Amino acid sequence: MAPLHVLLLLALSAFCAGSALPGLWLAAAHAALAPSAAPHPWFEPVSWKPRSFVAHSFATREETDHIIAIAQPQLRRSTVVGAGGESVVDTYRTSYGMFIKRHHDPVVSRLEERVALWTKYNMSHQEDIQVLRYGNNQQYKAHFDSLDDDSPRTATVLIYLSDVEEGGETTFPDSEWVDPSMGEKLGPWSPCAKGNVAMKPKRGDAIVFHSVNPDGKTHDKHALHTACPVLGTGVKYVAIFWIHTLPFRPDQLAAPQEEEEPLLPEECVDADPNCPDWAAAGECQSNPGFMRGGATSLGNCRKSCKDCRVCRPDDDECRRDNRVKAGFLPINGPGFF
Ligand SMILES: O=C(O)CCC(=O)C(=O)O
Repeated sequence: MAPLHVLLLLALSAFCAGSALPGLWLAAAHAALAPSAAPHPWFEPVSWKPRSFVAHSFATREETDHIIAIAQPQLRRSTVVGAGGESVVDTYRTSYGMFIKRHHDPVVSRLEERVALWTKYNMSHQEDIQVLRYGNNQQYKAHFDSLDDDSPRTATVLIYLSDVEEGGETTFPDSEWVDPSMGEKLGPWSPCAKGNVAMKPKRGDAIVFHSVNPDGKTHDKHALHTACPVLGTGVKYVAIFWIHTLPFRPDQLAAPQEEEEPLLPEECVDADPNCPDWAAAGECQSNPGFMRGGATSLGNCRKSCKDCRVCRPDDDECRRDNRVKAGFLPINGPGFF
């Protein structure tokens, strides 16, 4: 006996063959053959200032849970670009985040492909995916995504990975709804989002907004946006796809590196057997970025630099302290999911 989806497909092909409904046939075949694809995505424009659209039911529950599961162990205080161009921790942005490498696994690739189909930008224009987690009162104040260079971030796609009861909206402080009644339909809004085009985090939904004008060069001032503070006990997870006008670091795609198992901040280890000698030679002080780590990297010699404690496997408190000391989210904390 053939599996149910094959029988369904055969029946559909007999029904649609020769009919004037190739679109229906394709959609039905897609639904039958790809049960894990998003169930019934539907799309609507929300604003022309900035150009922004929502895709309801863009990702499935399996996909959103999968992304959260990859992200959780690596979540670390988010950074902003400092005065000297370096990444720094700042109260302007208080979420925790991490990056998932492009094409990390088949689920990630499927989402990348869906984003490419929706935005009409080839997958090669996407950066690694940034996953962010916002707990109570965490936010990212108003900012632009398009950085000034030869290949700006022209579009941003946000896939919401969790539902948030109150707050946490992505909002555009200088914006206009396509139709003012949309604001009433999609509300109520937290004080931060009220009066502006905004989107509530709803698991599986996605928005896209464009930061560059249709001339392909000038920046759209309406693309200024804010991640409003999450209120109450909710937790917001979001996956961000930044899309450039030109392929992003094409050399990385042409010669993909074997992904290394990331170091876990709760483990107090040296990544190099030379660490004890380097530490004895004063490298923890003279070469802190490599030895002890920085805002975006875990040090290679944390054990020898005495930046962590070697924990017994059952000592959760010790492991948690190591995470916090290195700027990571304490995954056993209350309210974590
Ligand atoms: O979390 C959001 O809603 C938006 C995040 C964002 O704008 C960013 O990280 O650049």
